Amino acid sequence: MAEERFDAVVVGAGFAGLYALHKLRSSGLKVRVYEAGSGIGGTWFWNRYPGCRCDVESLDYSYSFSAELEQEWEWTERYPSQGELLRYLEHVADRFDLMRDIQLETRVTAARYDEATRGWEIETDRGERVSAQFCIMATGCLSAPNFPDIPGLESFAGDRYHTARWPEGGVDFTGRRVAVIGTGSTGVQAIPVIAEQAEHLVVFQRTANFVVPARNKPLDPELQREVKATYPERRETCRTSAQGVFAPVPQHSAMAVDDAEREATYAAGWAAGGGIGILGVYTDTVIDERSNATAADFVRARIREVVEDPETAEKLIPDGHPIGTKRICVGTDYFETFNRDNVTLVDVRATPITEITPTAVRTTDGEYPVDALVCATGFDAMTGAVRNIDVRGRDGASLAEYWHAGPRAYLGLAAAGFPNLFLITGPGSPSVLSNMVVSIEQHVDWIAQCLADLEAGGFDTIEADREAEAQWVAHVQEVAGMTLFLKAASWYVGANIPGKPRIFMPYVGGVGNYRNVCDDVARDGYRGFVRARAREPLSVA
Ligand code: NA7
Repeated sequence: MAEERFDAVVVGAGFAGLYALHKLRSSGLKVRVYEAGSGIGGTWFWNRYPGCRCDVESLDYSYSFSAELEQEWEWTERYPSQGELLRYLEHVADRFDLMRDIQLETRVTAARYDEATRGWEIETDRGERVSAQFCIMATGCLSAPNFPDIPGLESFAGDRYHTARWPEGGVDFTGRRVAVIGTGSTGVQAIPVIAEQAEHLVVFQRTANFVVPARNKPLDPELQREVKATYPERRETCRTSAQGVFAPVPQHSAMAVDDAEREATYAAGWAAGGGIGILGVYTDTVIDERSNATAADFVRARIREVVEDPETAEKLIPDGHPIGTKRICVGTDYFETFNRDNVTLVDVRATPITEITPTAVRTTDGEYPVDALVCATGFDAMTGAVRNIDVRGRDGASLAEYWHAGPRAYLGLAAAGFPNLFLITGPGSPSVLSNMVVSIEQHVDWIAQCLADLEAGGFDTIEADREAEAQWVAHVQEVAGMTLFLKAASWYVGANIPGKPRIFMPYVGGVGNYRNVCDDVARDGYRGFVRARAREPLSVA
């Protein structure tokens, strides 16, 4: 028997869960949030590794739902650090009195749909059992850490870390020999900082990545004032944009200009810092191979300029995937770090890691003795966190099994056979290809309106229609197929997790277009969803 009944249970207290709580509670619902961490913040609670920073600018990577919040919070840097984001979220929780409905250190282990009550029974690792009419997964796209499957990993006798499970007090690497495995966005941020501290750092690289300089700096107070004065318009631009960020809209193909002009444009982007100045200046950079190659070659030339040892430079040159089809990394002194005497780069494609011993990382080429091992090996992205919960819909069907060939969700919001269950930034929505905060607010607002409309219409369940879901999943694939994204073995397609089905998970059609689709669906009586009243036969809306 359930111990307590809620209108909605929200799983996770990161950016998504916090706003979901605020929004749903403001609509008069009784809400409980469960959070596995000992504090709120989600991504920004767990990822405390050295150098951790968001690669979307702070003025845009922030909530827009409260004008007062927008005005009172002062960002200090162009790109917010993990610590600053955590302070921001803690401020939000205080300001909107959120903590009273959040239970920390509690992991949701199971969620079962109950036909009798037309609601969800939710179980936690503390043995609690509660029920709720609606269950909202605010579990994050990058929250289930991926540990490398390397023989002997467990036998390592030194200190072992995963960047997404970093100790709260930090780690002092002074005088120690450190190995970092992984050179994605996380490794790229952590490596330069660890290199400054460690006696020696060995970087194990499987895929060389395109890295652009962040050019992080203190935020100009005048700029911040200007942005705050025009926030409503700026936010609206983000909401209707392709990626949810404030940036000029590209006007033409990279092929439409001559080499000199293109080079100058990329050089300006490189000097300005961030990914947009390289990936977002032409309309077809991730669509046309020739256009893509111009941006990729520009970055390759910069790597050769920066890295002094030609052999090391060649190892660091990305090859085999178009630029932007794996998440572009935004770094500070990343390539420069490989000019340091205390840093060694090991290309594990050429010389694979065969084993980890109690004292070393062993490759086909030799042994690297280390005192500490850092796994910057990423996440079981987009589906990992939800699949880790035993979610059972109609007739006890398991969501993990329903997704065995790849995730299926209508609009990335709801899965057929799982009534009254919502996924915030789920697979099939723009999610990781966008400014997450913009996408989170859009989903939460849509869900809140949906619940209000259900109530007003006397409905008590809503469920994705299987056919509408199939069409949406096909559409997500079709749009991805029009781009170069499928040419990369990225975590967007699940390629980083052995055995995970290869299917492109985020929606590449753009934040603004996607929002219009969601709004049309709602306006059209929740087209593609089935809504039902208790004791009435189901009717297709
Ligand atoms: P990523 O981007 O998935 O990067 C993980 C890195 O770890 C990447 O270089 C992987 O190589 C490497 N990796 C993973 N498993 C192994 C094994 N077994 N051996 C060697 N190397 C391995 O995760 P991040 O945390 O850096 O970033 C995730 C997102 O967070 C990022 O995109 C931003 O959106 C924020 P691979 O490329 O798979 O060959």
